[in-house]
Amino acid sequence: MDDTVDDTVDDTVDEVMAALESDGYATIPDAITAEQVESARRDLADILDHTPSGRDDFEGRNTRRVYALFAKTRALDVMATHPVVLGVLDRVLGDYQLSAPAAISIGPGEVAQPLHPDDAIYPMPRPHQELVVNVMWPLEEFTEANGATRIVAGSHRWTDERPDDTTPTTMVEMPARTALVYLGSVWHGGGANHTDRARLGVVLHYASAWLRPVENHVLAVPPDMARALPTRLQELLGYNIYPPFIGYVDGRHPRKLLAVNAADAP
Ligand SMILES: O=C(O)CCC(=O)C(=O)O
Repeated sequence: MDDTVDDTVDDTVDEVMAALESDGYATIPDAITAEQVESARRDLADILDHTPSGRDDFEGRNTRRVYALFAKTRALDVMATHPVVLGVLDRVLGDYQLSAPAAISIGPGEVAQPLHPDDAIYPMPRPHQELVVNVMWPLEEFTEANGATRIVAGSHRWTDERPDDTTPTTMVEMPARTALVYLGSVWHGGGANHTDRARLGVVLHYASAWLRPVENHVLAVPPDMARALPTRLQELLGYNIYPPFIGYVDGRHPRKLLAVNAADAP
């Protein structure tokens, strides 16, 4: 990258940081190309054809979610490593890793997702240092009608407050090729889809790199070896979930992965 490009990236990172500080979210227009959007849509279309709808109100009963994205397509690599996104993550989180990437296809008739801050999965009293940053990549125009992400602007500063039916939310309407960055502490949720077409976006959720065990046991003791171990030891090695879902693999309890493979084994 030449110096001019570096300067442009730094300027955009500065703008995003200012908006994150004041509102808890920011948009980056024209962050990727139309071809990159199209390539992601193409790959996800095949996968979504075989993806069931959500299992509860949070996943959305008319919404399909694709997990384990980076095992299924290379079309999203460019989004995961986007220089402006990484510049923002460097400043907000310092060291980080992808935590909960998912493609979200909100189907026609879906109701609004309950508002939530994504970092509430970690049992820490607010305020606390930022632990999570999300980037929503709309793969088509997000509108108020089709379920644009709703954000409670400024709620990253809340401590014990909770939104109710009277809380004003901003529907982040934006064209494809935009990136919507929001802090893990900000209250938000997917919108209701009142149209007859699904709304497709990819949300890449990054978390502080220290939110993990010291040894990477699931690589050191991979599934083929773990399958033979006592259940409690499997759990202690990380083949387990911290409620509601920290530790899932491809959206499922890791125990199911061990069990499914065990059934297939000779
Ligand atoms: O689909 C969206 O716009 C947001 C989804 C979301 O916030 C979530 O699933 O945690």
